[in-house]
Amino acid sequence: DGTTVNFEDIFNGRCYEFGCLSCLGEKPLTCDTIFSSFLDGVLSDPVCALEDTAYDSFLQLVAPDLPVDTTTFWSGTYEIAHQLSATSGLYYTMEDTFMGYLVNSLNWCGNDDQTDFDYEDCRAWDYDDCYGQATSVFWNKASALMAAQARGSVTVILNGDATTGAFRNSSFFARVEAPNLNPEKVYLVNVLLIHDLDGTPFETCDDPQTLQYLEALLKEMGIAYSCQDDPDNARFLQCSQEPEHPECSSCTKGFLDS
Ligand code: NFD
Repeated sequence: DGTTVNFEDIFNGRCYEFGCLSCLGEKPLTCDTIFSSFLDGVLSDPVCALEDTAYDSFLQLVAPDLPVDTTTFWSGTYEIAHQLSATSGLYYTMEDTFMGYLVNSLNWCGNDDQTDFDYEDCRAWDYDDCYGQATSVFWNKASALMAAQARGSVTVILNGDATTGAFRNSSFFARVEAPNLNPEKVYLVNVLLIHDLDGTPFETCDDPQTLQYLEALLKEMGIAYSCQDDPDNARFLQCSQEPEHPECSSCTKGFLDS
């Protein structure tokens, strides 16, 4: 696949929709300035050879600074993590920040002569010989920034059914986000371990298969660790989509009894 059709229009539309230009500081910023700075990053080096600093100017313009105790990471739980963030106001994910919102779920890369996006064909990020791929470099840097700005307690929403483990060591969360937390600002990482109503649990907080490695990493960093299996706010969301499920009866019963 090539760059998402109408990339610039989508980016600009999202920029206006986010409506956060006034919170970007004193500089008179427009969505055009923000877009140019993003495109400069994409075109700064040959395809597959972007430096990890490629998006620095852009990211400086749109750097996140989330309220204390709200920074939230997810891994293998895209849907429920964003349902939780959309319904609770307690969790801010990457995709709720300006930098993540602008380009989430879009694809992009530069063309060979570094003059514009390539709309025909972008190399996949998991090609061995395309390490400096435009989206990959972006998400690595944005993930590091997201982690570095976190303060207070941090939430991470992980998948307890994933057979590759909830804390998969090739994930962005394990590779980039967890190691970039600042122990001087973050005192706790709380895992919300999600299991599908009809899933087969691979691990639980009490019977971890990979979560012990997260706990050990955090211990080394001097950050506390806690873990909750299927907290009510997540279960209620799952049950709202499948209210007749046997797992959901105690929750419906509660309503009927009262
Ligand atoms: P996942 P995760 N290059 O569910 N984030 O922990 C590129 F370009 O397994 C957000 O890995 O969890 N994409 C977004 C990749 C993207 C690569 C990346 C790669 N080398 C990171 N590897 C986003 N909004 O798109 C995997 N992907 C794709 C941050 C994969 O296809 C968030 O703050 C899947 O669509 C979150 O805390 C997506 O990355 C954590 O990293 C996530 O894979 C989620 O990454």
